[in-house]
Amino acid sequence: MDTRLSEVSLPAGLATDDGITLEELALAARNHGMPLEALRHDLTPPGLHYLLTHYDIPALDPVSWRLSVTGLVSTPLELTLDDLRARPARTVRVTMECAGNGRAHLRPRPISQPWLVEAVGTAEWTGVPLRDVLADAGVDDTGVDVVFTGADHGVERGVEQDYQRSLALPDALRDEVLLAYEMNGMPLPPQHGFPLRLVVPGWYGMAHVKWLRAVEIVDEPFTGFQNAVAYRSRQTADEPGEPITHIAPRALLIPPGFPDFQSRHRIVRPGRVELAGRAWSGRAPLASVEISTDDGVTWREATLAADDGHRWAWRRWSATWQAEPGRYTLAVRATDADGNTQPEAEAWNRGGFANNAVHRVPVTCLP
Ligand SMILES: Nc1nc2c(c(=O)[nH]1)N[C@H]1C(S)=C(S)[C@@H](COP(=O)(O)O)O[C@H]1N2
Ligand SMILES: [Mo]
Repeated sequence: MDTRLSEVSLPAGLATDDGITLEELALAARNHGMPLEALRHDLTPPGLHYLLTHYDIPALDPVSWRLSVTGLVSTPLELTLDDLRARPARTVRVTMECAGNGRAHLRPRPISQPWLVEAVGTAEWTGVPLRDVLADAGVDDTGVDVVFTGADHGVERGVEQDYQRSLALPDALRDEVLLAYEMNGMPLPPQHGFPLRLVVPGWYGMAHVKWLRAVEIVDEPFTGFQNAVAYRSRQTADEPGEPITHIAPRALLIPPGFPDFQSRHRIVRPGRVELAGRAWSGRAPLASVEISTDDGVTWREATLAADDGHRWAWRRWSATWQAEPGRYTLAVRATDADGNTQPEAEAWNRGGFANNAVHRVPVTCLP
């Protein structure tokens, strides 16, 4: 084994001064990210898909479970899993990302699940278009919001609640919004919402309500905790803030070469290195991906894989790099067709949401 490692100095092992709390560690151990090498797969193997659960994972009995559709409808519905499975199905490939992805890079660090950049995954979700079920129920003209309730229950900043999120009716009635009972062709795993979850392609993760048990049409904007308090971008505690909705563009790099165990610093050998990764945006179709090997001083265009029609899923990008001995910081950024791109510096907000600053990967090229 010719490593030449003895000739370079790598970063020392683990830093001890970052002040992360045991509570944050407990959150991070339950709610795992996707190992970035899994960016190689078009579809994330379910065990590698990121996971985020505010409370406990409920154990639901698929036989007694029901989905209720109530509120401002002409025919309230009470659907079994078999009722849903008997309807025409649709499959949509969706890249899902937690709105808190990137949070741990912010200073001061907002205290919550401390994601770096790995809170993402892509799956094929199969289920019934929500609009078909709502058409059967007959939504009244006075309907404004659709409230989705999960079977999980907990307390958040002193407020006891079921996990609930709403969508405005026009957002809920889009073709691609699904009541999904399969992930990658298999029944949903317990941690991803068994037996049924909402899938809202293009939106950050919090909208995709897991363990769905109730859909209710209401005649005014829903003011539940997850809509009115939690997922809003704020600079100060007393402002109402802007709601968090669609996924901002992001490109990630499959970490090249091989890692140091503790620091995860990357090591490559000199010569041609194939760089590749994935990029996505929930706001508009992707337009370009750029790569830098000098920490964002100069950029060049990467090759974006052909558009395969999966509007709501990430796309592969690639570039080659002639690596010479030395220390580098690789960086990658995506831009979408509306001109949304990734900032060089983190944009801070209290909740640590939607931080899509460029992905940077320090690399040592051996002599
Ligand atoms: N019922 C329920 N749905 C939920 C959540 C939850 O805690 N309870 N977490 C949300 C958040 S914040 C995210 S990012 C996604 C994560 O989905 P995943 O765990 O399947 O990746 O689920 C969303 N749906
Ligand atoms: Mo999330």
